[in-house]
Amino acid sequence: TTTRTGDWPGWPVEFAERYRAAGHWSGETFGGLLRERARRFAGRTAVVCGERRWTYADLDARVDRLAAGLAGRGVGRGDRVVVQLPNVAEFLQVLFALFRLGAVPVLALPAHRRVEIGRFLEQSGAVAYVVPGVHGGFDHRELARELLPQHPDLRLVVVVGADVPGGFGADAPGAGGFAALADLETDPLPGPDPDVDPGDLALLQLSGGSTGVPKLIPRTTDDYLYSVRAGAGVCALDPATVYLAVLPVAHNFPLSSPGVLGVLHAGGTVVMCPHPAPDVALPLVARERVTLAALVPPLAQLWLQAAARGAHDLTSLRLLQVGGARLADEVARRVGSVLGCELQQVFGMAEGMVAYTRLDDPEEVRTSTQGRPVSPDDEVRLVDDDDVDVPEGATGHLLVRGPYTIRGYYRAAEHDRTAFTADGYYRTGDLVRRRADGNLVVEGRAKDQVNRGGEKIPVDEVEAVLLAHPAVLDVAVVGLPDPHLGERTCAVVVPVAGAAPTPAQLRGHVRAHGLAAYKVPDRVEVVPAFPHTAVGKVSRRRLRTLLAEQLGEKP
Ligand code: J2J
Repeated sequence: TTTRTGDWPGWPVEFAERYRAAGHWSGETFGGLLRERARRFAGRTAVVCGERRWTYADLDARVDRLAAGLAGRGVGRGDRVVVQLPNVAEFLQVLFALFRLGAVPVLALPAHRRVEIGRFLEQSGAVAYVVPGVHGGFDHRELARELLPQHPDLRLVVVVGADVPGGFGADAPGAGGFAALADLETDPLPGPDPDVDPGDLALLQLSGGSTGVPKLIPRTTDDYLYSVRAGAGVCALDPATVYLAVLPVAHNFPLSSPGVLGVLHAGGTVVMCPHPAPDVALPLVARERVTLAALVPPLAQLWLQAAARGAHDLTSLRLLQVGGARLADEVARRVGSVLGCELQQVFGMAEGMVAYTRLDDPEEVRTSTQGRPVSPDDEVRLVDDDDVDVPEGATGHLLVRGPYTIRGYYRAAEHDRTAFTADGYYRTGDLVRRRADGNLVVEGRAKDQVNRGGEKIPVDEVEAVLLAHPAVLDVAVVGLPDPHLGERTCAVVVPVAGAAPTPAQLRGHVRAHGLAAYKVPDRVEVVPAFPHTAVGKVSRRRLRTLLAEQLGEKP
């Protein structure tokens, strides 16, 4: 008796009832939310993108026109659509058009390449793929053309903000239809909005991945909207909020904690930042009188350096959120004085639970903890290796359960058996301590992942690609400390007898394989053999720790 469908496990019925009774699951939908805000805030600016400004009424009307066009192409309720867009206004248009249809966006990041996108298409059975034309020097249409014939469910490629030249037309070799977003927009049919069940899937988020192939994360309208609404409350968002979307908006943090969705919920303004570098972002803060931004720690450091030079007017900035990776206390303490705004630490995960420091917390809490869960019904356990609760104040594995934390991944029942406890807690893989005041401090990680300045690298995935190289006998990818990124990746490679692969060749191999560039190892070490104690006796995780310890010493 859960809300489970064939593809993903929902919450046990008694939990669902409790979350509804508490008002967390409100039954509101994202499509309905935008419709209501468009009535209330019709002429206010919803989104700024370069020189373009869309009011709430504009956004709402564009969403309707796109939804109608997509419906005309056969995209409907329950259909999955891989969306890979950078920070442009059309991201919101596409997202809400899919929400309104009850279709399910799969939120790829702009950096993803053939391997990742191919996997999202495969895992989700998507019928459509939305891409920019050329972005960051990469032609996403070419990638789409390559993937189309390999994925029989994929029928439609929507190209945003660029022409669809003849070669990409519906009758191009390889089948499937390309359409420019602007050509899809059509007048909506009159009548009420289609019924969307708030208990159904709203979107599929991406997991950072650790063991095995990274999984898709099934988020329902009820649970995701609750997370957004609760976050908007904790951040005191209101119609005067001007949010600079710096991180890729598809990521859970800038999307929902409270992110662009929280800002639209509050009737505020989203300013799309085309590039995270301070020389792009800081002039936008000044021009648009930005009040709120969310950054990962390396970007926060860059902003501090740039702001210290004093070239930009940052007086509008009220709050800077930092999360995605551990922020050093020393950096945290400088935010207030250098940027002239408050700091909020955010510790969250696309699987659900999000912790925030609160705006009225003492300074010491805001600079040296990662806050506490946003919901009174978030359940947190800290356990040892045997799932026994650790003493209060000790560091343990963080397990979480609650009204917006998934009970299992999408189409991954086998993997769920180890990723969740029998009673439904998600095993985050994070090592966390809870202080007497209830605030969490992230002390480390026990999952097979490197956190490269907030970008999550599943080491298994990179190792598998390197193992496919003919000169590689064995490989372990480890995280090494890095003053800027927190961690960077190093691939430690044992070559096959007689082979002498160079680091450049091996890095080139990973790149050519079609993985996102941030997964290419920062450093490659070719060694004759792995540490003796490691061979055959200890786990891969122990091997990685050993290698990281050895290499961490060297410059
Ligand atoms: C240390 N580690 C952190 C923090 C995340 C809000 C904010 C972040 C994410 C996110 C998110 C951390 N200090 N402040 O989805 O809604 C590491 C932990 C965690 C993993 C989740 C959100 N904030 N982390 O980063 O799904 O290891 O989500 O389990 O990308 O990032 O990664 P991800």
